[in-house]
Amino acid sequence: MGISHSSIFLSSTACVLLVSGIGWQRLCTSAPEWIKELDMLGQPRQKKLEKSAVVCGGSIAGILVARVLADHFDRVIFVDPELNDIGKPKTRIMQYNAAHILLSLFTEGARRLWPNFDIELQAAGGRLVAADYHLHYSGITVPAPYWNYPGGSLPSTLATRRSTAQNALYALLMQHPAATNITVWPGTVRGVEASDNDEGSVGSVSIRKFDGTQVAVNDIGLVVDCTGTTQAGIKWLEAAGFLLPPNIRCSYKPNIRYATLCFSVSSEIESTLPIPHSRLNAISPHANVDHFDHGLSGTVLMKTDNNTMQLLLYSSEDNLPRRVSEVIPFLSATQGHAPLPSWFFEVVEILCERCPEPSFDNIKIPDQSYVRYHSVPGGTLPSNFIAVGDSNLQLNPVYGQGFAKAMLNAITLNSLLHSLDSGVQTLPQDFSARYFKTNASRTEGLWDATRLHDYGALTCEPMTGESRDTGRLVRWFELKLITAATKYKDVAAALWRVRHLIAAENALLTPRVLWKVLWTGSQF
Ligand SMILES: Cc1cc2nc3c(=O)[nH]c(=O)nc-3n(C[C@H](O)[C@H](O)[C@H](O)COP(=O)(O)OP(=O)(O)OC[C@H]3O[C@@H](n4cnc5c(N)ncnc54)[C@H](O)[C@@H]3O)c2cc1C
Ligand SMILES: *[C@@H]1O[C@H](CO)[C@@H](O)[C@H](O)[C@H]1NC(C)=O
Ligand SMILES: *[C@@H]1O[C@H](CO)[C@@H](O)[C@H](O)[C@H]1NC(C)=O
Ligand SMILES: CC(=O)N[C@H]1CO[C@H](CO)[C@@H](O)[C@@H]1O
Repeated sequence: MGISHSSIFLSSTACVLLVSGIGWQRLCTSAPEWIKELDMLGQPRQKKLEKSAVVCGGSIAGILVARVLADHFDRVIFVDPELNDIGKPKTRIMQYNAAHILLSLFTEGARRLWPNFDIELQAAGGRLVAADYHLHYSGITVPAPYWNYPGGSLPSTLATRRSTAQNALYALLMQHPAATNITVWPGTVRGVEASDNDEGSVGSVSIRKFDGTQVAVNDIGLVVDCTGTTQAGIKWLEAAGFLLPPNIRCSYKPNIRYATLCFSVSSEIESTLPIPHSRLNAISPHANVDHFDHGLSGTVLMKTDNNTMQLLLYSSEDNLPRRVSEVIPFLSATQGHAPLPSWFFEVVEILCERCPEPSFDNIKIPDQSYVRYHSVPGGTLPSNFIAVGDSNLQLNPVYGQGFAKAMLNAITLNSLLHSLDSGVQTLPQDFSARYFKTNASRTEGLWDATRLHDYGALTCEPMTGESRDTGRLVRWFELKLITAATKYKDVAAALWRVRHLIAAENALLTPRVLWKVLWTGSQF
């Protein structure tokens, strides 16, 4: 939702230096590198690397990485304890039943990796809809830029339950021709060892297979940590003798609870829901983010795959509904600059009264954490180890960036591999450092923006060395930015593109956008 302090500062300095107007405007509006690199995503290299790539973790990040690496390595070994029985609901992913919003960059990337993505996801019951979740900040509409697209049709994204998306993505991975060289090993990665002849790289990976046998993979080309919240890579590297700085992992506590109610809605009941027609073909017909003065809380309604609808509620307090009778009272207590619309209450009332008892999935969101591999002194990290997805950076999920961020990591990885000489057989010494540095420059803004926004709430506990005062300037700018987006089309369009990760943050710093933001007083 916001933008980062350091990057505003750096980018505005850079932009101001280029005050020659046009240069500034062009610099800040050209497509980011990762969008240009989408064209290379899904393209196999001519001559593959002969060694094995090991993907540790088989959830979203793992699936994307296995698909990318199959384009570059002769052999991909794909390890996760829960790949044993694909049909079974996952138990190691806390958020498996939590409502997920999938941003545009995720869908754009998935279409490159799997040209049949749309067809297969629709066959699984998913909906391809306008990438608009009808965002309201404290009750006030922040519009999506339909006017910027031919025929007023916004780029589309996927609306579905996470479980449906994850199973369908796994099926797509296994159906892809490149999958012939992916070996699925249900099991757990236990650790890594430095190579005998090159201590700057990982030489073997040990795995405990599902049947209890231990195996070591010894011809390691690349190891990718995709273990999510576990962030197991830190432990593996330390145990193998790679010296990581003590403060490599930083974290803060947002102290948020997250509830997902999932309703089965028959088409008969659906036809009676008073949802405005114009809001149906979208991820969400209504989403509201409360002002951080009221804590970190919000409400999103989603029509998901097959006949399901999900109501997502989050709050800094332990006050989320656990039964149907508590839902309307919870929603009625929402505070803001404008109330939730009355049709929204009617819709939720109908869902609660006429549908079968919904499922409730109430969880406490864990600490948000960032393993700053990019800050490790040169030469310390093994050249053939990287981390993708939450194993590297775990953002506050209420901003819906997790899948898109894993895609951004996958794009970076693919581009770096394509940039290597065609005959290369071993990754260069600085491969890992280059991956983490490129990546940090692309994702650090997400960490700053979400974290500094969260510090606005009384209940948030900042990371070591920071206080709730940290980022005050960013929050001041953010509230002016949101206000300007409610008034000016070009500001709304830039904010929407940055939110969906299809523009870099400096899209908010073009002369035209920046002066409107600075000129507009905050409504909030
Ligand atoms: C409540 C909540 C709501 C969210 N909402 C959204 C949203 O709206 N939109 C969005 O894009 N994102 C959302 N996210 C974030 C998103 O769920 C994560 O970013 C995403 O799941 C990260 O994927 P991952 O593959 O990195 O990790 P995970 O999905 O956590 O998967 C890690 C995998 O690693 C495996 N593993 C662990 N240790 C080992 C080992 N030693 N060996 C082998 N395998 C191992 C586990 O079994 C698991 O399969 C939400 C998160 C939460 C908590
Ligand atoms: C959703 O519907 C599709 C197609 O009708 C079906 O194949 C699929 O199994 C359903 N998925 C779930 C999770 O119910
Ligand atoms: C799989 O690997 C073999 C070499 O081990 C290679 O010849 C073949 O082209 C690969 N197949 C695919 C689909 O990449
Ligand atoms: C060291 C390195 O690879 N840096 C890259 C970081 O990302 C930017 C933008 O994507 C690149 O321009 C740098 O080369």
